[in-house]
Amino acid sequence: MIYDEEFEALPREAIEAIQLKRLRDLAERVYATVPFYKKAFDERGVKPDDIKSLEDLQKLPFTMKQDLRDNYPFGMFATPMENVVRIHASSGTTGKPTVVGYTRRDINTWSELMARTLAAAGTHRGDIVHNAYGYGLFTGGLGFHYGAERLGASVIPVSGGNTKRQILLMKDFGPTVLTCTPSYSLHLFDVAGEAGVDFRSLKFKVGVFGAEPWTENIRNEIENKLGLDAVDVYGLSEIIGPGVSAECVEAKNGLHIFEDHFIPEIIDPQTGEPLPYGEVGELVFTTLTKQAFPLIRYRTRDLSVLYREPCKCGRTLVRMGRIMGRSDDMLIIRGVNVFPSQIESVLMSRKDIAPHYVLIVDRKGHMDTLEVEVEVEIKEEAFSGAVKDLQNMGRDIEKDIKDLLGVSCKVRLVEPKTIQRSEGKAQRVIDKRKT
Ligand code: DLL
Repeated sequence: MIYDEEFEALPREAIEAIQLKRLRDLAERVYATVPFYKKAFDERGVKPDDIKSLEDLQKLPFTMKQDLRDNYPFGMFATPMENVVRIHASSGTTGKPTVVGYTRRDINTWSELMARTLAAAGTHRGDIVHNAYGYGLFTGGLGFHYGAERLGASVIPVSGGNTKRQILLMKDFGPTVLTCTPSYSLHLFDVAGEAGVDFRSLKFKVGVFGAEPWTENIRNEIENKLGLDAVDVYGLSEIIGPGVSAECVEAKNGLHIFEDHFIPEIIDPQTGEPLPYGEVGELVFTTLTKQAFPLIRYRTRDLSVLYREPCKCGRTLVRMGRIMGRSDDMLIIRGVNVFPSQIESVLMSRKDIAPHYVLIVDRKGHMDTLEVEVEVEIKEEAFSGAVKDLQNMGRDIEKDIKDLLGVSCKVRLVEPKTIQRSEGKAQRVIDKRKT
């Protein structure tokens, strides 16, 4: 279902006209109110007035995560604190958190976008949303919460954790929509099984999963195990939180970017040059309507691809492909570029492996080493349990990874449920070379 017919299905010229008007207004605003942007514009010799067409966006400077750190905590806010009604923050792996603010109108915009996201997944008034994204500084919980309420659905603000109790609530309240990270959905499935609850007998029809990388194979795994449609939702705190783009349940084929609020670009992460539609590169977003924390050409480090063919759901918005990795997540192992998602695709193509794994990268002498720790899924009929079989399985996986990536690794098979589960974002790479 399309929540906002007026903006989600506009002809290209109409959406571009809206974007240009909003971009000009944004350039004026940040130049006048954010010292960082005044300086960055002046250094490039560009004035807000130079924006005459959407192509002129390329005259404007990029914003990097480091710029936000340098202006910690509120230096990038474009509005006085008395207009800020909400603060969120995301904790990166290093240093201080990234702090973002919202005016009342920003919260309203975000709620609308989350209502669009949930509607695209097929949620209606009358649905019950089991919202297991974390509530707090993380944008997931409250983002989905406000969206569900805006749509008129009933929301259970269960947040992450206390998994056994969540199963009880699922049985008793009969939620129809599950919102959490993809890894947590699989953990919920396991815990339900242990409690003797058949997940497929619950009332869920759809799950809206995001906040961490996942693959088509994981989608299939989730859909088969949990018995629901699994759709992807993308966003980041800096841009607004979840609700920057969302998949529709009709096509499940790429995420519709809410272009009336965000202009997407794909650039070459090395050179910063824009890339054409269809090419893989780093996603960059400009926020068109945000008041408290507007950003120009924010470099996300997320790798994806943009395409503009209209979708069968009727939306005309540009779509982005599933996130393929991060430009700063890329592991370089003995000189070979390796994305964790590539290894995941090898693991997930097998039936005897559970979707729980950790990559451990280390250095012995001058040599990088890669160890892949993965859970064996013991299915009685297919598995004799003999040590020989396990060794063969490990060797097969090592060979598949070597064939795909050209990198040799050591596979360590571990017992089911020994790899730590996460209630939020799963940590799947441990790079010991950095410590
Ligand atoms: O993760 C916002 C969010 C909440 C999105 C709930 C979806 C659902 P941050 O904590 O700031 O915000 O983390 C943003 O998470 O740059 C991506 O690297 C990653 N990410 C988010 N959604 C996806 C996704 C939230 N669908 C960072 N696929 C982003 C892959 C994702 N990675």
